[in-house]
Amino acid sequence: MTQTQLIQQTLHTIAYLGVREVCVAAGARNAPLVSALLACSGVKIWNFFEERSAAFFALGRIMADRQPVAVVTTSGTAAAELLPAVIEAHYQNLPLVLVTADRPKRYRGSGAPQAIEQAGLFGVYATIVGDWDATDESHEGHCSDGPMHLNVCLDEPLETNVAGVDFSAAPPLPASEEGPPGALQCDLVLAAGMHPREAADAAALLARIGAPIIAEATSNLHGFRELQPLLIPGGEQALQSARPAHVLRIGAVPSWRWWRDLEDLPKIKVTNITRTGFSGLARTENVETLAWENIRSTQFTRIDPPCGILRFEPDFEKFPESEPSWVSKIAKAIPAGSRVFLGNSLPIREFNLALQTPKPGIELFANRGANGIDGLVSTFLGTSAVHGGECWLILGDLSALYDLAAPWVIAQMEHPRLRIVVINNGGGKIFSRVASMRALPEAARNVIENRHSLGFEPWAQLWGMEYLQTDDANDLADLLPMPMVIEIRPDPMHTEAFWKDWQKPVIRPR
Ligand SMILES: Cc1ncc(C[n+]2csc(CCOP(=O)(O)OP(=O)(O)O)c2C)c(N)n1
Repeated sequence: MTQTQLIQQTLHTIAYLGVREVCVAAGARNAPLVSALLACSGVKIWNFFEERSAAFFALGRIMADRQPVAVVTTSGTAAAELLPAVIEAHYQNLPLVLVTADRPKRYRGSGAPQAIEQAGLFGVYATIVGDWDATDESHEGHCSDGPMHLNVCLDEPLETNVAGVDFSAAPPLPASEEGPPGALQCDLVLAAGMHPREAADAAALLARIGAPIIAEATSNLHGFRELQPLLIPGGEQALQSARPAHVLRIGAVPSWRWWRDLEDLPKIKVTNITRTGFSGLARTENVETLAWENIRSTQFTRIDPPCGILRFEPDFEKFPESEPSWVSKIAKAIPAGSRVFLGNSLPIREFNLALQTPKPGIELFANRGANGIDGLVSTFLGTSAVHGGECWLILGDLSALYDLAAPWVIAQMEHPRLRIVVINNGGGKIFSRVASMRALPEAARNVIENRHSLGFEPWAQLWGMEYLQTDDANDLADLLPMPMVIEIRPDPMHTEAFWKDWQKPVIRPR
């Protein structure tokens, strides 16, 4: 096979995997692939100078549209930069397609320039679609769920005059089928991480069951009117009051501490309905995990008597400059029809408290596969790239510092209606919420929290974004220019006082 044929085979393969968008980060080795891609029709190309952002952006595109997206890298450590996003895609079970250009197979193990061991580089986190050299006899590809890796070995002279292919000529992927009919009972529902389309399916089921629901913001269930009587506010605190016999968890693995505690409560039966296939618990006793397709075929009924759960409502007015109160003010400022991406540390937990009655059409996303604080800005930009409404990211300062190169791609977005809210509490303050860490000496806490006094205005400037630092929530009412970085510095004393107060909540039985 010639180099030209190998490149065309690669393009046909990713087209048949359902790819219609490709994120490229170019180098010399993958230049033939990149130039061939640019000659293709029916495919959107996004370009990046660094691969980690490219991969997280691709992940965000998949999260938004649920279609496979490819990342094309050159050889060497460029390919290795994809790993964090691949791991996240693995645990979210999303079709991130990795196309890594490589030197020919004869270079393996030689230590020759930019020849690393790329075959199988992603280990258990990606299925190998192919590891192709022009001298191989067969170039068959294998499709699977989750991330897929296609390693393509290109020889010199590098062929840069390859005709493109028409991606739209490849047939669409078949839809998944319904699961087998079944019947189950539950007395408490935990909901997290669902695509808005999945949330609509889930809402219909949960309304029929009629059991109380503790839902994270990312479940996207809060907007359904029929669920309002069932949705219990108060998250973690409410869960502490519940005595369920059978929990139905729907969507992603919840971020609540209580879910972790379920490990040691084997008498509580857990049924998971998730598209990831992961139970999210190490215990296997009394735990079952059903495929998402069962959502329509399984008959659920509510166990009576109910599990005795109590409602808890935070008082945001009492400590208005606290971090949770600020997150609540931001939640109120987000207009109807917006897409919101939540950072993995305190923001996702605080937003869970803040989200009582969201405005219509708000869609929420987060990277809760591996809970990393890396790549969050890039993933957000991926979820926002082709959305008509406003797109808001709420994240911690260290998370923002982790992904400073992400805004590179904004210049390629047609209408970037972006608000990036950095909750700057001067370090990783989630650790000050962990009792064992609070007991450590100051010097240790300094290192663990990575305390700092950095600000984000120069970051906004670097990427040509507007910047606002405010301590007045009224400033959030009439925000105009976009994209904009909004830096909030909550008052640590108020935050401390808020959480103390939250330990003694007002209990309002239903
Ligand atoms: C890639 C990665 N590295 C380290 C961690 C561990 N970690 C969890 S939260 C956190 C601190 C986050 O700080 P920040 O983004 O400022 O948010 P805050 O805790 O203040 O809400 C760290 C380092 C992680 N989750 N992901």
